[in-house]
Amino acid sequence: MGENDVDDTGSATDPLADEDCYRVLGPDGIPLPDATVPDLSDERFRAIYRDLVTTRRFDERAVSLQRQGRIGTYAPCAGQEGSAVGSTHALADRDLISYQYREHGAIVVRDLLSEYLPYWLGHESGTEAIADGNVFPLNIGIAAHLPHAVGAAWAFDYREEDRVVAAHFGGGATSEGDFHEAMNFAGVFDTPTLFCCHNNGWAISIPESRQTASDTFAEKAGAYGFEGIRVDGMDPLASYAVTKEAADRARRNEDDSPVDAPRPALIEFLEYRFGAHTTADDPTAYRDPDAVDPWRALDPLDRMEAFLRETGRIDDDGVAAIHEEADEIVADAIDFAESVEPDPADMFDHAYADLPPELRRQRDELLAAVDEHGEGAFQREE
Ligand SMILES: Cc1ncc(C[n+]2csc(CCOP(=O)(O)OP(=O)(O)O)c2C)c(N)n1
Repeated sequence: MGENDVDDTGSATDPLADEDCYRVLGPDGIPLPDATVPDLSDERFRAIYRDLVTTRRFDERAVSLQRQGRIGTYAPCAGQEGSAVGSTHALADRDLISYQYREHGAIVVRDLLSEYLPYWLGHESGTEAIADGNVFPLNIGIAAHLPHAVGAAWAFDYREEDRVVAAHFGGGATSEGDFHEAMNFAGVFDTPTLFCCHNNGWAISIPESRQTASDTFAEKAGAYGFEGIRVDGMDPLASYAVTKEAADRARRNEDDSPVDAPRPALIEFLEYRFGAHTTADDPTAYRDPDAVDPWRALDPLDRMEAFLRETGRIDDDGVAAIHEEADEIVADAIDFAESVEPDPADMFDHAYADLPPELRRQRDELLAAVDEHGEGAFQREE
């Protein structure tokens, strides 16, 4: 077993206690003795908590909607909200996010939940709309988005735009060639890219110990000439701090001093997915349910709430108000998504600027058939 593997005994120990990883909050949410708490306004601290709660609420509702047949296969993120929310708060709105499929927290921070949800109902409009909020469409082909993310970062640099790209992926993605090509290019050309590797212990049923013989994912950055950092991804404030520092280093340096040349970075977020890989997966087939318990003790929502309470930034009423707000945000997003009227011709849009002749022929055939038989003939009976 690798040193970060799950503890099969399910003992209630802190699974990251001996890890060489950056932390601000202890498991109980109290800042560690030597930690530097990020210098943020009370409002921003509460916004981080609200986004964590909203992401968890979205996750619960999305799994339930899938079970009711109202959305398609969904990738739950419970346990992993701290890294997605914390890291996105550390970015500027102009910075680009290129995510895999589990970083729903990044979408919540960017306030794009309503626009995003239609994708999970099968409408391409969902991925099109989030581009306006500087989020690349969801990526299913593992690691295939990473060369594109580096290309976008290179373009920002070429155009002298002060923007970085945060590219999210899981540990499994590091076994793909695309990951290595992207890392190499970023290192050689100093593209402003943050490689955000979510080490949740598993790639579906493959444990970390069978994914790599390296001690850590972070150390892979050394082979490409830039820094790899390990951080407790279930600590939203540590995730914030590490991402902020890495983003500042990756940004364009106006005076172009070679000493301070912008550098990419690999951030390994150590965390755990509490639930299934997707709604099509049954984790009890490959992992002991008790192994989740020590990680549940690091729940990012509980730790952030405890931090806010302990530092006098929130009380019972404040917590209740945030939960109410989160419920409303998610309910509104679902209402909006379910009100989207699908147009069958949509499936031909968004991939090509100019439709190739064969696809144009298929589209015309479909539209003619809809014309002849009426839309109802193509709709599923509820
Ligand atoms: C190129 C490619 N190979 C295989 C798959 C099937 N697949 C879907 S998710 C997944 C595991 C990915 O694990 P990881 O990158 O660790 O991310 P996680 O799901 O744990 O967040 C695999 C193998 C795929 N989508 N794309």
